[in-house]
Amino acid sequence: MGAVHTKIPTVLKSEELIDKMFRHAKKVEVGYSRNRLAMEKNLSIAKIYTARDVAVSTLRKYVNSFPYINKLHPFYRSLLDLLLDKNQYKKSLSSVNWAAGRIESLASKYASKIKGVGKVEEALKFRKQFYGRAASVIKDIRKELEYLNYARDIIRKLPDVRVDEPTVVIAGYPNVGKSEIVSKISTAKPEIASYPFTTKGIVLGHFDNGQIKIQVIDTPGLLDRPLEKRNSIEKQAILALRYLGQLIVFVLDPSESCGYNMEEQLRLLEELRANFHIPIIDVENKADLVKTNSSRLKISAKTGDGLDELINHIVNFLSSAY
Ligand SMILES: Nc1nc2c(ncn2[C@@H]2O[C@H](COP(=O)(O)OP(=O)(O)OP(=O)(O)O)[C@@H](O)[C@H]2O)c(=O)[nH]1
Ligand SMILES: [Mg+2]
Repeated sequence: MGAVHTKIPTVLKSEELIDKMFRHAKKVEVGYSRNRLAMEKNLSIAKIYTARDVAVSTLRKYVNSFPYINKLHPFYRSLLDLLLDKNQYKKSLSSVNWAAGRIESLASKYASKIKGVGKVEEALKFRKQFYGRAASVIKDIRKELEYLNYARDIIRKLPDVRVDEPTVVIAGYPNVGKSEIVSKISTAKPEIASYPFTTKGIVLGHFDNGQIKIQVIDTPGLLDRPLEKRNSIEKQAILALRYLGQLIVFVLDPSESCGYNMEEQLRLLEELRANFHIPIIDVENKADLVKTNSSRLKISAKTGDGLDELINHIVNFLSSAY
């Protein structure tokens, strides 16, 4: 995928950026001249340009390193729609870009004012005025910078999906053992807890038997309810199903130790069958606790029983699909 995971720098707070700007400007020196006025004018202009360069390059770096949401793969696009306020995101970037332009024009304006002055004090006065105005432009985008830093944290934590790798998505009710299965059959190390809804986002793992590489996606638990009633964690699972899976493994827990009965679980399975036109393999987990006489594949993530067979099913299916 790349684009979404390009390095985004930490976004400084307004005050930090103002400090950085002044710190650099303070260090500026110019060659000694016996003409005090000429020297002070040069110095003031050099400081203004340095302050400008620091502020503008920092702000432009932000604008250039955040991704254009609309250009991302639909999975990321919809995930970010869910996790970020897209309007605020766009508005923040355009305000930051505006601020950079504003500081550039202030710098030109004050530099040319200083060129025209006839007294040292006037040069100093205009230099100070520039500092004040540049700092206030940066203060004006305080909220926008904070929002971008928040967005950065979200973007950095997005799962690093390989959109061109054959992909299986593991889905089912909460607590049925999805994460435990994924951790046993792939490199992923999702958190496994004895309470429902542990998995709060999409977790990726990979499986490689030397012949085929398969991406395995663990999803948060889903309840059987309409999309508009789903919370944002469940919606992430839906997005993985919609945009990433070529195959769904639907995990059932006939022991019902997950806290949900089979009837509810089967209703969800039927709902997914009706709404996603992706092949679904349904399996019964926790076979160490309960083995029904259904014809479904029986596995136990806990003991490992049946996992090889599950892997074979997945590999055969995805190999023939590719
Ligand atoms: N006895 C038994 N327990 C299992 C098995 N698989 C998972 N568990 C237990 O079931 C509980 C839930 O497992 P998870 O893997 O976290 O379930 P999940 O489906 O990922 O749950 P959510 O992320 O909340 O949707 C944990 O306590 C697991 O140890 C199994 O095959 N047998
Ligand atoms: Mg889980």
